Amino acid sequence: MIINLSPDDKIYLTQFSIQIGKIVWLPYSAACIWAYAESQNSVSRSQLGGLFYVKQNIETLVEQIHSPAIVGFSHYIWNEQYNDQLALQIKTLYPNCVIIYGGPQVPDHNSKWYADHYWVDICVHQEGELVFNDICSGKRLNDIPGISYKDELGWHHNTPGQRIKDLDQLPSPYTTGVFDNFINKDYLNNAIMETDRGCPYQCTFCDWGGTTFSKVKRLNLERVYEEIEWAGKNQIEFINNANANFGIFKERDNLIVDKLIETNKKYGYPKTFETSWAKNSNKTVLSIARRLQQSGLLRKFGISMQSLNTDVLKNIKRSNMDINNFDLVVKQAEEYNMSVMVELIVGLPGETLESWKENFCYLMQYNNISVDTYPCWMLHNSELSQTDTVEKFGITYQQVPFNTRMGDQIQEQAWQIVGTNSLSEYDLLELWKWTWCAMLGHTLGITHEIIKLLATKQNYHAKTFYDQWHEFIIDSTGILNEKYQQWSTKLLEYDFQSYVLDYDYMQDIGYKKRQETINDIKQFVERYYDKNLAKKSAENFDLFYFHPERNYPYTKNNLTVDHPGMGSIDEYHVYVGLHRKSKGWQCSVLTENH
Ligand code: B12
Ligand code: SF4
Repeated sequence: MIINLSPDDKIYLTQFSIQIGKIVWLPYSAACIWAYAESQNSVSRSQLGGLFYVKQNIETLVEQIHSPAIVGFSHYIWNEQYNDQLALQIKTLYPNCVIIYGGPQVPDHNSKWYADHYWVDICVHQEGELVFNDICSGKRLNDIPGISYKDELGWHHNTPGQRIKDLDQLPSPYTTGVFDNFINKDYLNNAIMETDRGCPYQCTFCDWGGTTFSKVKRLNLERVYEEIEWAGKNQIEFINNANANFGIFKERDNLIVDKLIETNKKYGYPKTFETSWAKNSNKTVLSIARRLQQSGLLRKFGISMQSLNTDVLKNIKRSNMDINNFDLVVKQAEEYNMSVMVELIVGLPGETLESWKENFCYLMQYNNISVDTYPCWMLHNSELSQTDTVEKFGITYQQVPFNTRMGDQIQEQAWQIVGTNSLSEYDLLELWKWTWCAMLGHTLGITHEIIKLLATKQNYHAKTFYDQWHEFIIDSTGILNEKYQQWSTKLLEYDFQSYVLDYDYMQDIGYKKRQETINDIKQFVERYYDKNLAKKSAENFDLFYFHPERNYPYTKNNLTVDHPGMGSIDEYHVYVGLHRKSKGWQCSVLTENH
């Protein structure tokens, strides 16, 4: 079986993005496969009928597709349901159109999935450039490794493809102009770039289409420079680097940072460069991050730990940096006045309620760490989702609404861990509630001033403190309890994602009902510590916690408080959340007036 394309045939590609307000990501992966096929003359630019990336009403989108020969879908956890509905409609309207799915959310093996997706003709596993080119150039489908395809006999799964040996042969979709006619100017377009591809680690929860546990291959440095230049010229504010371990190539990654800084100076863009940093972070990696930070290009320096528990790390085959090294890096970051955002995943096999709290509190001892937590998704091709792993660790999981806050017209769904043999479902829910309280205190900064005062009296122990804080929020009758109760209803639907990642309640806690928060803080300190400290904690909270109606620098009682870099605020809660994460929980700057 072959795909026979004529020069008039139209091909459409889609890579529907996550949308945060007006922010979307350009369809980099879809454009990469196009750029390569074009460079091999298997397709020509006039054949590219559309490159869609902003989700819109499905009927409206279908109207923009005319007699397609091929429609390719980039399949991710955040666009799976949307793609399925759109692809089905296209197939119904144009039965001869070849529907191709690629991307990490395409399962390698899952007979039920293949049977259910009867509208799909070809699935591409792992890297897509060479394979898509083979398909478009009319190669026999049974001779193309790394694909599954369907004919009248049913689905055929070919042998797995090899990693692309030489990335130099891949042209950049940016500089070859693939986006030129397709950028949607109604949106704030983030760009995705890669400077290398591959990851030497093999974390079992991860699904990066066969490029994990593999050699890290570098993209041509000239290509990287040209892409950064393109981003500057095209006023791209935000670059998401797709590398798994930026900073591992000391010299080269420093050169890339040079280029970013130079381009930002020249054009004022890109303004932010976000990346995953090398897992084995060290002073070199930090120094690279610092250079970006000093140039204003770094929003946050993150260390993805996922867990600190050695049993868990063994179970998920993850090797984090040594804890002593971690300590050195965090302390060095503090000297540089940098905050560190540590990411943890909830519900990994081997975690218990107690081990979670202990490790969370361990991290909270550092002044410049803010902790961010994520639910554990069961991704199709990850090792964690395979039957033997599920059985080994007694994993229970459930399909839940995904991205509920993003107002998608078609509700996305994802599979999520709700229990393991070390963490019952009951404990998991308790863990989330405790974490909500701890994050409200620490990551969002409500307890910052209390802790500062307690620490001066050597009366602070993180675990005791946050257990008390949790108990108080459950028991009290003020605003904190009200928001806690209200937010906990999300747990009934297992919507862990928006439970911890949405902060709408901060609008009331930090701003509209601030006085009630102040009362709660006072009561809390009175109940567990002492009266004098209670009054002072409440006063300090009010003085230091950002208030959108105050003009900063703000002076009271001979103290001046500033919140530099606050900029304009559309939504207080989004802003406070982001700011706390990027600058750590000490976002206020205090000067004593003499
Ligand atoms: C940029 C990015 C994001 C961006 C969003 C981008 C967007 N478009 O909307 C942000 C930072 C917001 C993000 C968030 C999340 N992400 Co993310 N993200 C990435 C990242 C780093 C880069 C993707 C990329 O461009 N890669 C480079 C290209 C070249 O690789 P590729 O996309 O796989 O494409 C190749 C092949 O798959 C194939 N291919 C792809 N599409 C097509 C189409 C066709 C037709 C063909 C033939 C081939 C083909 O060919 C391509 C070229 O070789 C990847 C990790 C990675 N490096 O891939 C994770 C990744 C995609 N994210 C992942 C996850 C899990 C998430 C989160 C759920 C994480 C979380 N903790 O909550 C969130 C989702 C949040 C939400 N609310 O929805 C997973 C995806 C799992 C899945 N099965 O979908 C990945 C793979 C990370 C991982 N290690 O597991 N993410
Ligand atoms: S989670 Fe990150 S470090 Fe682990 S295998 Fe995936 S990309 Fe590599």
